[in-house]
Amino acid sequence: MSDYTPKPEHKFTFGLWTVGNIGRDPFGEPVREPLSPVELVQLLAEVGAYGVNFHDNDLVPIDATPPERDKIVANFKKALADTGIVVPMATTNLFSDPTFKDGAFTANDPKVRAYALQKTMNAIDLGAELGASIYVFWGGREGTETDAAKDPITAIKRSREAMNFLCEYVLDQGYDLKFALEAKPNEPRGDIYNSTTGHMLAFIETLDHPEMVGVNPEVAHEHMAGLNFVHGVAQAMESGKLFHIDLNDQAFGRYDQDFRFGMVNLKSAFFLVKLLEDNGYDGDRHFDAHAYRTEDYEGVKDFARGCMRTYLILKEKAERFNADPEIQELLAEINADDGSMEAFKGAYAAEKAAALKAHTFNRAVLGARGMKYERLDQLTVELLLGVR
Ligand code: DIG
Ligand code: MN
Ligand code: MN
Repeated sequence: MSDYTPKPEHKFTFGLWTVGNIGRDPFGEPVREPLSPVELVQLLAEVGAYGVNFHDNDLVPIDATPPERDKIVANFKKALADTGIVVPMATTNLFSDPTFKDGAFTANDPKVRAYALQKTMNAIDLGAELGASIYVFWGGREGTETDAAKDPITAIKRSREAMNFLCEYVLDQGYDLKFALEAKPNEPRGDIYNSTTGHMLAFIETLDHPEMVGVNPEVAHEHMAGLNFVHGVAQAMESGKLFHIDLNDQAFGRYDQDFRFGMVNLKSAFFLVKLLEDNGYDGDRHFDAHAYRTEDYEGVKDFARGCMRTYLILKEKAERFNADPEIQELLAEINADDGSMEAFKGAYAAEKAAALKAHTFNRAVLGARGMKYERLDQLTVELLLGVR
């Protein structure tokens, strides 16, 4: 049994809005009293988190006066100094205020689009002031219920114009800040633009400064779209665009549940942790999740501890998978290469193509081969069940 105590080097982070979630849902009133940002930092320090993230208005209420803002920020900075908790990521709330009911950067009203830019610049300033190096954009209202209201191509152009403007703002201010775009297919809008991580990866390549922009995939959001989250993260990672990640869990075909990490689909969580750890992901392990509405704040701490413990247990399982002689022997057999195809590998060459076109393959032999994936997956399941 290893030590599953979270440590700073694990880079476990939570948003103020996660452990600060007071349990309001579309069908019920809050079940927990709100805690202040300072109290939430103290709670995160108590459970062993490394960092805390926030939307601008999680920390500074939208109608706070400048003196009130300064006092809130000063108290927050003192709580960070007292606890050693850091702020790796910040983001903007462009979805709660009624102003954004038709979106922010994609809203049809140009005053709303301009206000969204102003609010985001101020929020970027706040994030930079508190030390954030990643800035997340989740376009929760950037969507529609009826496509009669907005040309989707116009929406894409408005999104691009806003991102280009804000990248230039960060460069102009000299902030050491990278952007991470977070996708979600729907909720709270009927449909949200740039609905999956894949859409975001394509969108990033159309920007003026694509090198400044990556993605922040969330388990729940890709699951809502019916996708394999591990494959989406692998694509982001392989293209050098995995700048941040929102860990939680989610049953397929449901509303955004934002459950504790590993709470629904342990196997998917295992392969995700294995992917991150095998490939040396050095970003934050951010839990964008919240406790069940049934819980009090002791339950919220159980939730936060559970997220981190499950990650560390699965990290150990991944190490055991990589060291398991039978599993590794099977993988070596499955991936065996007799070298007979060497001449056809790598970059194109006319003679290589000609030789390959002339080569005779025995489809019967190729098709008859048993791949032993049942055995391999059973060994994986038994490792996860703790009998290997
Ligand atoms: C929801 O999944 C979104 C918002 O909570 C926030 O903007 C972002 C940051 O992780 N995730
Ligand atoms: Mn979510
Ligand atoms: Mn998220």
